[in-house]
This record gives sequence, C-alpha cells and structure tokens, in this order.
Amino acid sequence: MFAVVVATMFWMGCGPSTTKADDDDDGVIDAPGGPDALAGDASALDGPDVDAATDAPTDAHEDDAAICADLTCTTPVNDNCGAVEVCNNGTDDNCNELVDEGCLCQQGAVQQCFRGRPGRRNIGSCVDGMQTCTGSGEFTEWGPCVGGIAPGAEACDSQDNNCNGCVDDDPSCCVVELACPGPGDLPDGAPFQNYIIDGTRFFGGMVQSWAWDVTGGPCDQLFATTTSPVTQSFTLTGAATSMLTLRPTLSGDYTVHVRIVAVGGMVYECTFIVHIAGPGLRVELCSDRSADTDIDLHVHRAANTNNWFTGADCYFSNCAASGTISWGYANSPVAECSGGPQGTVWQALGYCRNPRLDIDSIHDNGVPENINLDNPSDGQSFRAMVHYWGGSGVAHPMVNVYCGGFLRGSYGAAPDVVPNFDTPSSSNGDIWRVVDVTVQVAAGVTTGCALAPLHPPNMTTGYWVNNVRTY
Ligand SMILES: [Ca+2]
Ligand SMILES: [Ca+2]
Ligand SMILES: [Ca+2]
Ligand SMILES: [Ca+2]
Repeated sequence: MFAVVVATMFWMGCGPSTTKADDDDDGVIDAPGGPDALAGDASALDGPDVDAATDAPTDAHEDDAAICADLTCTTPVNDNCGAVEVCNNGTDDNCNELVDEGCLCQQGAVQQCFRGRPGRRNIGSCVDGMQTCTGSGEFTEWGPCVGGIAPGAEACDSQDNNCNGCVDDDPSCCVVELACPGPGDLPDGAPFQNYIIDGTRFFGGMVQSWAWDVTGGPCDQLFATTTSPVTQSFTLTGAATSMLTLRPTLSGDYTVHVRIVAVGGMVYECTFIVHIAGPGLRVELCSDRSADTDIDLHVHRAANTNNWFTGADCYFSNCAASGTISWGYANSPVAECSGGPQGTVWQALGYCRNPRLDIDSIHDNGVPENINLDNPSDGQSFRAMVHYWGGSGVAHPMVNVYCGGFLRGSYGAAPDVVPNFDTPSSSNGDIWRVVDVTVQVAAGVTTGCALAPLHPPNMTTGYWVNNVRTY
C-alpha cells in the first residue's frame, strides 16, 4: 500500500496577500523576478500580473513597493507569558525557555511540549515536540523539549513561521513562490509503507537541485551516534530529486527538510513534520551494541503471570510470521504487515497476527525490533521485557512505547541507560523488565495508555534486571 501525499496549497493569511507569481500564466510558478526559462515564453522578465482571474489569489501588492513595506501583522497573538511555570502541561508558561522546569514526572514518561511562547502553541506552522522524563524516584525532571516546529524567523513560504497568527508578514514577502506544508496539510503515514512527498507541490519554478533530509525518533537518534556508517530505521529514495520516498519502519514524528535551489541560485526551504502512526500498542527495542550482541524484545500477555519464554510471551520464537502464538485477538488486514521484513510470509498467510514481532534482529545494530498489538482491549495491561540472548559485553537497550500512534514512554535512553545488563545466555541471560502498559481503548481505537515503569521488588527506583524467568 502506498500513501501518496498531496500537499495543500495555502494562499491565505491576515498579513499580506500572496501570489504564485505565475505572471505569464504558463502554469509554472516563475523564479522571483528573474527570467522565465520556459520554452515558448515570450516575456524575458516577469511583468505585472495581467490576468488576475487565473491566479489565485491576485497579487495586489506586487507592484506597490510602498504597500509591500507595510506587510505587518495587525492582529498578532498574545504571547501569554505568565509569572509562574505550570507543571506538566508541556508549555513554557513563564517564558524562560524551559518547559515544565522544576516539575516532578514519572521516569521514562514522554509528553508533548512546545519550545515557544505559550500563546503561539499550535498557531501557524508551530507543532509540538516531545520531552522525556529523566532521573529516578524523587529526583526526576523533564528533559529538553526536542523535535516539532518552534517559532522561527518569518520566511516567504505560505506558512506562519513565527506563529504570530499571520502568514508571511514580512516586507520581503510581496511575492511568495513557495508553498510549504503546515500542520494538517499532510496525511499520516504508517510503518513499512512508502510515504511519497512531491516537492513540486511546494515550488513550481525551475529547479537546479533538490536536497531532502529526514530526522527520525529516539532510536534513529541513538543510531546516529552508535552506527558507522550511520544506519537509520528508515530509508530515503529520491533525496536529490523533486519526489522523496520515505519508508519508515517505526512510528513517531519525522522532521522532513527540503532545500530547493532554483535556477539562478535562489534557495527555498521547507521544514515540516510527518507523523507515522500504527494502531494499538507498539513496543520498539533498539540498542547501542551490535557486532555480536543479540538482544530480544518480549511483550507479556495481559491478565496472566506465567513465566517468560512461554505462550504468554510474544517473542522471536513464537511471535514472528512463522510463529504460533494465540492470545485470542482478531487478525489484522494483511496490509498492516505486508510491507515489513517478513511481508512475503504474512502475504502467504493472508493476514497479520495479533500480537506479532516484525523481525528478530540478531546482530544488527540499526535494525530495531517491534512488537505490535493492533487491537488490545480497554484496560488491559501488558509488560515489556528485554532479554540478553547472546554475545558479550555491556549493552544498553532502549525501549519506546507507542499507544495510538504517539510516543508515550522511552526507557533506557541516555542519560538513564540501563546498568548491569551484561550477561548473555539463551537459558539464563539478563532480563530487564521495563514497564507495564495499560492501554486506553475507546470504540475499538487505542487512544492512550498509562505507564508504570518497573523497579526491583520493594524499590521505587532503579531498573529491574536479573536472570530469573518469572513474570
Ligand atoms: Ca518555563
Ligand atoms: Ca509548564
Ligand atoms: Ca507570522
Ligand atoms: Ca512564512
């Protein structure tokens, strides 16, 4: 299945009106004030818009430099800075550039957050990032707010970059030739499905070069420093062409950036978020080690405390496409898993089992393991575990939990790496019990989850690592 993205063109705003500057109406947006290189175009330079009916909207300011200089935001949003920080709302209420500082949180919890003035949150091109609670016990705090789109300098791109409520409110934006996508313009994608972005939807002029880059989530950021050459969980095809194909294997937010150099050298840039979402519960494992280490992800059945490595445990031996696990959940349509690494096996079966493991990553740093349960029931609680099967040396697993398509918890990430996870064995290797995830489901759709990070018995801090196979 292919998700083909169509970016919506936005020509609106309370600031200036904008123009596509297709002054010769040849169907192609012209380079700014420069020569139109299209064959058959009689005009050497773009003149005034003589056929407003075919341009949407008309560029009322184009010929009036005095008016252009007055392109300001007449009704900017209020910043709403307050005197005190309100805890755990993901907002920098007191405008000191720290979000929820001094607030207690639950280790590993992930919340959406905004790196800007409170009043600008969810305005214009601004999109929340995320922050992870670090520390342990009574000494927790929210880590830095990363990702998302924060207020920036206003650019002439059909977006409200400074999130003041006005699009392209800058004197230089008389003629706007770039239509970057903003929040809500692009559909969500899904893991293991191609996500195609057509840059000609953003810029219609003559282009000299395209350069796309993508920043992924926590596992990709880990791989950026632990793999050489750098391996990422997603692939990009056509990164030097007008059409990018992003193929993600993980859920989460991807920050997409494109740099367009037009003929004549003018540079145009868009940065936006693509959200990749899988249904239900998804647990992913990545690690800073490979070479010879083999670390496996396990997810335990709800309402059952049988030992690990039994039928109550979804893991490599029973939960991949060739497995026989049976927890009573309905199968999912084959499209949910046919794009994955075991896609041909699932296609032969004709369905995707629930739960399922996408791949048994053995010695492959840069290849995460995912366990999916598309259709849990409301209130069910599942336990995530990581087992050190084989290899040698200390390893640092990271586990991320997605519920209803959003990252809700991240465990083992620096600086809270897992200690003492260093004993490999297929029979009594180290076991890290990570977290109990209680899902919230409404009308069959997973909407969230409550997370209870696990500690050694009778303790309120620390990671629970031992080599006993009890629940
Ligand atoms: Ca603050
Ligand atoms: Ca706050
Ligand atoms: Ca603005
Ligand atoms: Ca803008």
